[in-house]
Amino acid sequence: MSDSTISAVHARRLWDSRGRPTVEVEITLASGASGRAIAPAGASTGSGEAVDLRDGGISFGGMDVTRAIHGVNAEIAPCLAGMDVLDQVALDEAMIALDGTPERGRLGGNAIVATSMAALHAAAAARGLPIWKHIAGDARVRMPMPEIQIFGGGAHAARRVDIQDFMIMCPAAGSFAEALDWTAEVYRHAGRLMQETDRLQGVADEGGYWPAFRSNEEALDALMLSIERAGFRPGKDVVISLDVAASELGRDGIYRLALDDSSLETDDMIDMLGRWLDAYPILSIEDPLAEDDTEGFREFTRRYGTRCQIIGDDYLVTNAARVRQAAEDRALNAVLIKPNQTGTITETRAALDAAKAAGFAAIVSARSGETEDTTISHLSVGLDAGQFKVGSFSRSERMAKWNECLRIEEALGPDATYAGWGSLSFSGASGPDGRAE
Ligand code: 2PG
Ligand code: MG
Repeated sequence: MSDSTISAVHARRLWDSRGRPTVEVEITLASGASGRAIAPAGASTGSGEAVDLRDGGISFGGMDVTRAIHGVNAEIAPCLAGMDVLDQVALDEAMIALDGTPERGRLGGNAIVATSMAALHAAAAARGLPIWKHIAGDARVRMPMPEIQIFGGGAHAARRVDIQDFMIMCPAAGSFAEALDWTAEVYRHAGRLMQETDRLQGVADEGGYWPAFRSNEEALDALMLSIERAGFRPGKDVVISLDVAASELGRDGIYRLALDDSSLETDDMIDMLGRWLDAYPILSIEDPLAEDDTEGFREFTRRYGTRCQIIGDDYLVTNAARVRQAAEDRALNAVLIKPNQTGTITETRAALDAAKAAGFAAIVSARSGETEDTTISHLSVGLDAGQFKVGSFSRSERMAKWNECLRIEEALGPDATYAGWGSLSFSGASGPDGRAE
């Protein structure tokens, strides 16, 4: 038995940032080294995601995870015991086979992803390496450009505004640390603006200000003003990124915007977003159309794919085959990477590799339900994704991820490079001296 042989796998119930139960898995090795990780949970989920196994019933609103935990302790633990933790692919394949369903519905995506991530931690511990370095090996890495929410919305703010995430990116910053410095100023000015206009009502699920706006455009105007008041040039220093999360707004080509009291067909939705692209320095849009609207995605990309990053989240659910299909369809130009959408680290890597092979940008992303777990910070650097999305600039489950990246950037020292403009894949993305055209 080698030092990196798995001797024990144990799951326990913890609580996430929404006060809901979640799964933590701890893996111990023959050497005594160990690693642990906690499953996150989404609120606006794609229908093709790995199943988040919940108990149902009445306690905790049906969100308890005792079945998922039992599956780890009774089935996954004996299956993985005796295997080498350094062989992540073999571990992940063993869990996929043990579950036996395409959507991970029997053992649960939450049980499997926590175990897969815990194995990553334990493997890094066995090698005496930081996790990002264990993942990267000898490959070149860059510090990702953070995409940070200023106003929440959609399913994360009781649908107070339709759009889910009003975010900023700082492509012209000189480092990851500087991007956070700039974001801190924009976030602070946004808070002051909300206070001045009597709209400060706390924060939404991911820490962005609660969106007490009369229209979606008003949120965009407030974002522009916050960037300017913080002393930055919108479109040059700081740019806007939106997650429309349009699967929450409709299906079959009909979108319902509650705030504007309107129903839009796909073409009207594309026109509306196009007007926003003309009026504001929006350089990234996630899920502009619903997950069932491939023709809409294709048309949106045909019209705007050279001037804007177009990200698939619910549309691709971190699935390598779907990424390849989207490349064939020319349906977008960027991929959101969420380990719990697909279930294992191995499949997460496969989706990212497929994105890179297609020439797409990649954004490692947290979920709206999170914890102190920082595995995704290490993935964003170790896999050289180029971009990283965690929610806002408050609440410790968000800050833990940003802060972990600061530690990694410091550890990289003079070797650290910031992905910035270079992380945007569309052909119009320009260098640090000018905005993308
Ligand atoms: C998203 C995520 C994170 P959720 O839509 O990108 O913002 O939300 O985790 O609720 O799916
Ligand atoms: Mg999304």
